[in-house]
Amino acid sequence: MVHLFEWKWDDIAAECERFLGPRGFGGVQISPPNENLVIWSHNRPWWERYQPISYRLVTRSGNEQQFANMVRRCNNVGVRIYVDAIINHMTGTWGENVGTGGSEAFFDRWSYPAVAYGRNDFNSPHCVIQGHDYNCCADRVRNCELSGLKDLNQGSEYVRGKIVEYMNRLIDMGVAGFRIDAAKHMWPHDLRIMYDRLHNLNPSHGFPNGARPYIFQEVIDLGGEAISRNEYTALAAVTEFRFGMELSRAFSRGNQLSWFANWGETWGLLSSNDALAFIDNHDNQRGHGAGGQILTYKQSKQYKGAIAFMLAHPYGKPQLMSSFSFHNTEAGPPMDSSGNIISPSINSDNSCGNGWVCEHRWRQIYQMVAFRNVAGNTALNDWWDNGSNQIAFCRGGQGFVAFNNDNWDLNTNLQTCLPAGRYCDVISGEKRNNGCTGKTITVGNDGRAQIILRANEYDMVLAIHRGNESRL
Ligand code: AAO
Repeated sequence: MVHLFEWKWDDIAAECERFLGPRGFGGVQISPPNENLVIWSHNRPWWERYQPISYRLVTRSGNEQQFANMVRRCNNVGVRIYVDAIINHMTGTWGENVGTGGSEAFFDRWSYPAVAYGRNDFNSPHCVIQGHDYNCCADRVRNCELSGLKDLNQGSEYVRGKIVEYMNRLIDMGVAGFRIDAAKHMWPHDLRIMYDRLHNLNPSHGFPNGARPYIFQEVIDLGGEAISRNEYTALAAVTEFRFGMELSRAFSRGNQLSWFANWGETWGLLSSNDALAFIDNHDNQRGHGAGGQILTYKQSKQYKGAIAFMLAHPYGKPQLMSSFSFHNTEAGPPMDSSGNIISPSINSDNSCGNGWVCEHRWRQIYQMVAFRNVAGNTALNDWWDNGSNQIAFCRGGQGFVAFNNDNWDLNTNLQTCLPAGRYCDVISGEKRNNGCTGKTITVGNDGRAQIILRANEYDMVLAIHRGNESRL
């Protein structure tokens, strides 16, 4: 799955057809589709979309008709849509009070007529989460406001009804699941009641009868807080923030890659089935949320290394981040002077322009998506390391990957677990006209090959897999 952060629905539909479907991506996490507060006082920051004003489907990404069209077109090419659901709260307090669809909010009366919500639908007495509450007080984290955002009371049957109605409308339109924003700030028993009332996925969009939505809950748990991610795993999957933190540290040389021989639950990660795995997300790539030393597109060599490891390793359900370029951490997506989002342009080498980074269109990344699909459900085997930052492993007899994050060359004969033949490395190039534009790796009858990754190479990864043999 790739998070197409702040993309417009029409552009996502086109991307599903021209790139994501053909390249084997399973899904897209979209930005919140419901109406949000327009915040010109901060020049339309990206975070205005986390300030709901109603559940009408009208945002800078598009209107309801464009949304429905996107879902249909993506489902037609096997790419599923996952909605970022902002159900913990409504927009907070700003001088401005008009939404992307023209709806209004009246903060002094806690009034959101377009839903409609009023004072009784929010937690009371009014309070705001303080930093130390995370360590001591689960009830305050759940009943007080996150950053001054009006805190809905999901204990109310009326509120649950409005939220479930919104989510079921999306399911009926063909979405496959949800990211539950700020799940930590809601009581697990209230979430369970709402999840249980969700419709089955819509069979007319190609889902099997009885299929349930895939839900992943945003719970930041780096350890030591009053609320644990384990309170949420019985309900649905959970975002595993430790995953990106540890891999970012290691690929920044703060830890040795050889230690990743037992990567997974042994490291204190969630069990693989419960985990949404990722390196960076839209928050921590700009110092919000879990913050920390997270690799992003800005450290491209290390970042591509960490992403390749994520995609090559069987742990978790991997999610890619697809960003717009930014310097100012508040800045919204590329837009014109009226605040309309500017579409990404597509260059001849597959990369994007117009201010969009499109990590998912980097060759080293999208070809590892193909690697993961070929590796399928195979386990990890034939781990090799040099006791430092050179590692390699196989995925069954399907794929082989090697990394060199040391400052000296890797030049070793290694077991690839692949049938004898000549394979195109998917990192340094691609297969074209039966030859390779990058490295060609020759695997012998014993499955071994000479693997060379120089310390000063453009990338630190080499990956080969079945189905990508060169004939020349
Ligand atoms: C904006 C303005 C605010 C204004 C507010 C209301 O920035 O100044 O008061 O509007 O008008 C996003 C932005 C916010 C923005 C908001 C609404 O990030 O800046 O506020 O839209 O426009 C917590 C939550 C987590 C949340 C994260 C940002 O638990 O759910 O904060 N993420 C989601 C979204 C995010 C969005 C919202 C929620 C709201 O992904 O984009 O906000 O819809 C600890 C806790 C975490 C907590 C952080 C907050 O983390 O564990 O749960 O995240 O604190 O700082 C170490 C620790 C780590 C700790 C961290 C930070 O790393 O190990 O645990 O330090 O202390």
